[in-house]
Amino acid sequence: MNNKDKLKTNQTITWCPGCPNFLILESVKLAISKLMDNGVKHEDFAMVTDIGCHAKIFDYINISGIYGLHGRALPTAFGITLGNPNLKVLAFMGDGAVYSEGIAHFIHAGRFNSDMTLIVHDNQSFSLTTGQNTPTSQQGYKSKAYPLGEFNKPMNPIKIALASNISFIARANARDFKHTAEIIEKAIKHNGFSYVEIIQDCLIFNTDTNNKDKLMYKITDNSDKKKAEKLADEWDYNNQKGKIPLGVLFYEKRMSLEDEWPLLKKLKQKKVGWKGK
Ligand SMILES: Cc1ncc(C[n+]2csc(CCOP(=O)(O)OP(=O)(O)O)c2C)c(N)n1
Ligand code: SF4
Repeated sequence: MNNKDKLKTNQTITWCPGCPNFLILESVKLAISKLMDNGVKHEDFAMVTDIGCHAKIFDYINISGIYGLHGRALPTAFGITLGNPNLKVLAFMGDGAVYSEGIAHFIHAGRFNSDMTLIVHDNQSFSLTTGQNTPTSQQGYKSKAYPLGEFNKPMNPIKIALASNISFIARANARDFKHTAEIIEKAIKHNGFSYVEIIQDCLIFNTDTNNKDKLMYKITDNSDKKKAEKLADEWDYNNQKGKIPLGVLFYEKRMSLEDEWPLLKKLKQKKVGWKGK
């Protein structure tokens, strides 16, 4: 059996037919299997999901982990990382989960720089609960929660990530699953907190925001913060205007929490968890 097949489960996939979450699933499996091909053990991966359409990915990837609480996937992932700093921990969140309920955890994850990866399925709506507005919904978006249309300007999460000192910030297009897989692989390899924002159309809710591929272009990996700030400004999440850079928008090499905290450093050097296993 090849490594990609080892990541399969026998669960029936219940996303809407054609949902780009299928492609994100493929990208994640491709990235992990590639790392496994290069020597990372299957049991060295762990995953945490939030609650939402995106979170069903928990059932479709054969990795140990925790199906978490809404908005709280990051502290759960952080707990796993502290318990065993040798694991490669992935957290999956929707834009509603991370930029609304979980925004404080996002900001502090940047400060802590613990070695784990956040993957955001950003469809600019709380889709599982029928399309309420999230912080990245565009102005004018009407839902049952905002019958008069969204009047607030959307949050630009890339700018928040930069201001929060997140040490790896990337953006991907769910539809370009090979490019997304490459970015996820780089994010997992990064030493410190890595964040991948995936633009993912929802086929049922907030469909006006879909099909932005014409605005998207790819960049080479960037480590210049000033340039990253300019790249972040190119699209304000307010729908079909501007340019949308994809790729590693910013990365920096700095000590992770696990490098700085002597106890965790020791566990990492010995390749063991707290129980010595
Ligand atoms: C604390 C809390 N608030 C609200 C809910 C209800 N809830 C469950 S899933 C969900 C929407 C998830 O939206 P998002 O995170 O954007 O993910 P998507 O479904 O779009 O993938 C909400 C509001 C909940 N379960 N817990
Ligand atoms: S409601 Fe939207 S995000 Fe959820 S499965 Fe259907 S298409 Fe995908």
